[in-house]
Amino acid sequence: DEHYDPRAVQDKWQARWAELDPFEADEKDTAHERRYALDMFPYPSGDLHMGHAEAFGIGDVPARYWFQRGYNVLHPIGWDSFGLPAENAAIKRDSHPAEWTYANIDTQAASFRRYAPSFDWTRRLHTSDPEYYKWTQWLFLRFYERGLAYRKGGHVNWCPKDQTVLANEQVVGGHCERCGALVEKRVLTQWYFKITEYADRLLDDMAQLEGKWPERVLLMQRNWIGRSTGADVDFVIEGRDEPVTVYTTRPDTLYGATFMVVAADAALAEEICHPDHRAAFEAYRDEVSRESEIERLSSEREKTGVFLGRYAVNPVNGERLPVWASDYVLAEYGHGAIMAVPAHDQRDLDFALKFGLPVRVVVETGLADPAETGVATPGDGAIVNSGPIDGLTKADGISRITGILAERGTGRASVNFRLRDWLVSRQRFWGCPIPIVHCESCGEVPVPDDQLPVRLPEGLRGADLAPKGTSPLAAASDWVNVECPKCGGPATRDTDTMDTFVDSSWYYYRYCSPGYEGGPFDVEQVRRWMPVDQYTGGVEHAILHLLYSRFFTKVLYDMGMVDFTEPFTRLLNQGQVINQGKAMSKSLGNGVDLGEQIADFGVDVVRLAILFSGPPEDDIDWADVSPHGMSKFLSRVHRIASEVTSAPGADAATGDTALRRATARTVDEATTLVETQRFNVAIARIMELVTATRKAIDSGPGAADPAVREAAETIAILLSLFAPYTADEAWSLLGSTAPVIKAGWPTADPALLVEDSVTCVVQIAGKVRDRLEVPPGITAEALERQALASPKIQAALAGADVAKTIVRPPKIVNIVPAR
Ligand code: ANZ
Ligand code: ZN
Repeated sequence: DEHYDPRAVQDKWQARWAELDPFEADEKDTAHERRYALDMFPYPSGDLHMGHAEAFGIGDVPARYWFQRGYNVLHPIGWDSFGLPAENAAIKRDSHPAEWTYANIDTQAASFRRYAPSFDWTRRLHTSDPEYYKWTQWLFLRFYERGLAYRKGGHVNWCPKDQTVLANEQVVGGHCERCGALVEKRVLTQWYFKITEYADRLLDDMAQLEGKWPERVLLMQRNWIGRSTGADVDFVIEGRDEPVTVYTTRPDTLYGATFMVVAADAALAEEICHPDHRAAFEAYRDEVSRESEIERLSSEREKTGVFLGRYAVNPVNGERLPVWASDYVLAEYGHGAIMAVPAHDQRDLDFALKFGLPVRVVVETGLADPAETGVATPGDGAIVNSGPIDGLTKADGISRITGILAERGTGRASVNFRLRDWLVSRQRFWGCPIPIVHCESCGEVPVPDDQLPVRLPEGLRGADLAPKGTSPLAAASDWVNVECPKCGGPATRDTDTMDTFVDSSWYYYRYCSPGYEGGPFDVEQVRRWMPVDQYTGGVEHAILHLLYSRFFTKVLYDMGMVDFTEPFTRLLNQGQVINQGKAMSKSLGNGVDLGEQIADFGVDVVRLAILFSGPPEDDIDWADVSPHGMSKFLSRVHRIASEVTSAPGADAATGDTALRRATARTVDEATTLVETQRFNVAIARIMELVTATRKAIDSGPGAADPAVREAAETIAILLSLFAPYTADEAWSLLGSTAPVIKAGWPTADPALLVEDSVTCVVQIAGKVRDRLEVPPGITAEALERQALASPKIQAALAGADVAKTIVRPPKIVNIVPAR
């Protein structure tokens, strides 16, 4: 039967694959090359949607390619299954977060089975399973022992809607990354991971990723870590014993400092404030504490501040600088205090002009006086008004003044990072409990390894989980009150749970040995499978998840558990699926439902439409996609396979040479295109081969020619990366009983790749007048003769004399007529 029904084909092969499990990684096999293809694991919020279809469709291509090449491939799947939405659903429905979570996981798993990425289902994991989070806790304790997990009080980001703290990475433009609420600042004691200790390595190791990760992701990470080099300068404060240190990237402008500014919310501001100015200062500070981060950082806003009634002494010239407090200086960066150089720093200039403070130019940039124009001049130039460094450039001035300060002991070169430690505790229920006990006499006591996992308390559900600013776990008194593991005295469990980004920082290690009970992973298995060869996922994780995973990997390296320092060798960020030029949303009514698309067209059409629409990094506008076109193409493939009449194993060498050349070229190009992730172009090449094969059947050597079989088999194999159901059906129509994934990857006979003619362009005075088919090895003389003999050229010259010919064999001849 020639009729192609994509959904029937799909049902048939889905059942076969479930039986065969052709995608299991083989732990014991050491004979074949190994590859690890990883997709960012899903969060179980409802069923799969178009975004999943795109991400997992793209991630499946390299995995299937490696399977097809006969490699031993690890391509696992699991769920990032702790998190707030489950908890919010449980509160709304008066149920337990686990119910919603695991029901959604089942739904997604069934949809994945149908969508059919080449997953190894035997390695499936869920981060909310006690067997998994036991090891998240184990890792927390190892971090704790190394001083990399610690508790401290201080200003933290607080989401008033979710009623929990957030990491800096989870605050986007001043708003909660999850719910969009305006983030507030609170002073709380929280758990942190000391990622700042790894700042240098997180930056420097990026050299390994250059050219393999998208440049924009590397840039975002670099900016987030934000290494800046400059100097610390100590200023004596009149009437105070201790000096105040400021961090500056421009010590060359030290002579241009005209005042000092301390962060209004830093302890330092309160400490140095003169008693006469206290009332004004406190009023101002209270105002600042109500501001959001977004307001504080806005450069458009008018500057605010108060004088603290103190003077700092400039260490290089003894000048007295008034000390102010303001919100534009951040408490948590550098030393929370700055020397203000209004002539050369815009923020300082705005402040100076607002409060009538002096402006002194110390770098001659050739631009107008900042005091007049209100525009600071931050650029390079000759240093002036600066004693011993007059006449120097910026770079020389920086090193000279840093040297002078160091000699006198009033300053030193310094490096600062924008990166802050990672706040990992959350006041929510559905997360991994922090395995620490607080004892009245012993303080913080780690839960011993043999008592892990610390399971979530039972009995809490629905309204018990409602956010109240403290962790819901605190209400489970039976669970909270325990004996101190150290002294046996009364103690209480830590009631916070971990940021779910902790769970996802190591899941790809667990996949290498999912049932392992001797640790988070079997070191031997990880040595064999990792690092990940190809990681596919959304660019929204460009900072958070990827930075944290890189950090975890470096800690594991220091612990001697892994022998590499970067977890993901290659990274691909797929684009988004949009519709009618806009992100899909309920309010716009432009949503596209994956289930409906699959019901209408079948999985292969959806996959192919996604992969053919453009480069994988680009957004896909579903309005521009043609499922009908894809469907037609697949039925052409199906028809070719059903029409081949030569027997399996027929000697292709006896077949039609032109078609054989087309097949060889397609194999050769598709291989390179898949390896360089130009999947859409690879599909276009397959389409061309389908057209050539159709022609060979209809108006060429016919369906019995062995070259036609060779082409049809090649099409089935290449197509298996993009439309696996149709590929397998075509493959079986061609007479095979094994699935196409076992068919190997074709190689192109080099003899068939040699072109027997190339096209030569013949121009007259730069204008193309003719095209000639010539042998690739043609000589300049022969080519010139042939070009001049061409009837079209003769006609175009119309008898004019030839002044000169420029011949570049075999592709170009340019004829210059005499005038
Ligand atoms: C004097 C100066 C003169 C500065 C000049 C800049 C230009 P990055 O590159 O981000 O490290 N600064 C230092 N600590 C600060 C804080 N806690 N809050 C706000 N600003 C702070 O920027 C370093 C520069 O930002 C420092 O160099 C300091 O201003 C300011 F022509 O010092 B500079
Ligand atoms: Zn104790």
